[in-house]
Amino acid sequence: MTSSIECQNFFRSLQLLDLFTKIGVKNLILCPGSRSAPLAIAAGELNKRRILNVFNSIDERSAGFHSLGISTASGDVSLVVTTSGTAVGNLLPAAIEADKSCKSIVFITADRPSRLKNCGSNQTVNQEEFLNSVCRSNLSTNLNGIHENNDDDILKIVETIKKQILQSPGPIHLNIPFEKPLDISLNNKKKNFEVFERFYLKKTYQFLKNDNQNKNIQFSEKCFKRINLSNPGIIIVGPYQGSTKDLDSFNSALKKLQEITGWPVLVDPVSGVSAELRGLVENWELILKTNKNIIQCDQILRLGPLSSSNDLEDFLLNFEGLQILVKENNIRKLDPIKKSLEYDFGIRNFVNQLLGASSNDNKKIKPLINLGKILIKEGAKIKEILKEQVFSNTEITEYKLANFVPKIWPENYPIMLSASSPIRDWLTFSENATLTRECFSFRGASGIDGTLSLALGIARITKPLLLVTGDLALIHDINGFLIENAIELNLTILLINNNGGNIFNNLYKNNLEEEELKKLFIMPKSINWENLAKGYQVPIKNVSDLNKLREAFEWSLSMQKSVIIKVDINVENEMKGRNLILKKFSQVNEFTFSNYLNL
Ligand SMILES: Cc1ncc(C[n+]2csc(CCOP(=O)(O)OP(=O)(O)O)c2C)c(N)n1
Repeated sequence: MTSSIECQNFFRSLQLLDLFTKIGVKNLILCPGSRSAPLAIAAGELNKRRILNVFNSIDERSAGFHSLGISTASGDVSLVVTTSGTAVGNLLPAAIEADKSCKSIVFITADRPSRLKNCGSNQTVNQEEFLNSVCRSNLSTNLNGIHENNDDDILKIVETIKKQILQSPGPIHLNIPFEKPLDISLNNKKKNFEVFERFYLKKTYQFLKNDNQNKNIQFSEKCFKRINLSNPGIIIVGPYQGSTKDLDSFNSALKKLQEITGWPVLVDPVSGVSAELRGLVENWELILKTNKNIIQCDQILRLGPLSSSNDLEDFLLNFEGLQILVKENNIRKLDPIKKSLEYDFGIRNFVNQLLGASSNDNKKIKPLINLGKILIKEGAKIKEILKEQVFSNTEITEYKLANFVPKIWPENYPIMLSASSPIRDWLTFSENATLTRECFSFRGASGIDGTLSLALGIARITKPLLLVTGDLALIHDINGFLIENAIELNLTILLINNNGGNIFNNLYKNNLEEEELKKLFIMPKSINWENLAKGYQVPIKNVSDLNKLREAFEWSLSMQKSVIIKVDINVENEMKGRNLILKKFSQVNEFTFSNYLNL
């Protein structure tokens, strides 16, 4: 390496990014800027040689979310590179969600050297602090400029990041001051890459491996003794927070748990639970809504965060028995009910410990307990009523979509649900039909601000993806379409156009005039979706008949690129339909629940 700042900036950037690929990074989202030029040029060299995928995004906020989508779907860490100044501030929303959903991203931000900080120099801000409150680590290379760092410094940074990610997956901020010159001549670039190729590229390193086995588990045996495997209980599984790479072992451990308990299982549409699991209860939220007393047991095993269901929350609040909450990848408190013993080490360790604490008799496979049979039968009755209501006419409503779409979107193709009504409706009406494939939603911080960019990130890894989103969430993040080759990604966007944030209609309708409600909460926008889609060159189709939806999906899948299927919702009919369904349930339940009393 030549010793000029120009060469060192490039060389250290190259070395850093290459080391990231050696700890499993495959994708980098690059945002525009000059201070980050050495990183951009180094990334370009690695991209040309297929060592690292580089995609650009002019909007840093979109870039952050895109990277989060990639990390979530792949289970690998991904990188975002930005310039200095407000660019860094735009990373905060994605960093917040990555923190809450425990997904690893490294935000690499270029900065000015310390001689230019705090003296009024252009585009110089206290950016090293911007992401402090949510990042697992906030690191920096040499404050005078990365050209003053040596091989060991760079290696140490990547080792530290790897260790952090293994211990507690989440966002990390690496701020890199660069001294000028930021560009590099063609000749110097060539010479430096040759040196890099000869001495660094093929070099192997011993990075830490996953140390899951060596976790210092501090959960007293006494807690395990409190679980009585011979008595009835239930298992409730919330959104999955582990790595997609651990999904199989998560499901094997859950299967084992269900087998040794015989307990019924109530799962969230984004729980990651396999559709094959024995004991799955359909329509459990509607069962809870109409009769909470049906669940008679004194122990509950909860997995992951709480699903967004008021009925579930009420039920758990009033439940008097034992509640144990098992968390994947998350050592934070995760129980808003505050009634559970929280276990930090994941379901695999939990089941192993439970088996260790149980007698041999308790390790045998048990038949599904009676409570399970009751709940499954009840869910099946609700299914019949729903079927009748969903197909009573062909008008499209949001609850019909939640019920019907996961059954007609091919069963092994992934789905993402936006963080407003879709995730809630699918919890209530989707009847476990999402469980045959990966289903994503970002409920950590529940923002609607990264919906499209997240979906495009997932679609880069696993496709064809269906995104189900409201109109505000889509327009809020429409810049996602500016991410490099976004239009070419295989993403079907099911746009539920109810003209604003209809979720607020349910919440605030009773005490506000219609106009007030619109101005203060729903905020309808008159968007010409056809023109907007045309502007981004995204094909769009309107569908108004439920029976035409299958055909529309066939069309979108045949396009093999980003397309929008728009359905317009009549908000009043939507409300009427929902109320009718609830009325039907309560009529049926009066009869069926009294029958159970005689069991
Ligand atoms: C960044 C951000 N701002 C505001 C909110 C509050 N919020 C929750 S849902 C919602 C409305 C979403 O509307 P839309 O996407 O059309 O879905 P709908 O409610 O109609 O299902 C808003 C603004 C949020 N979650 N995130």
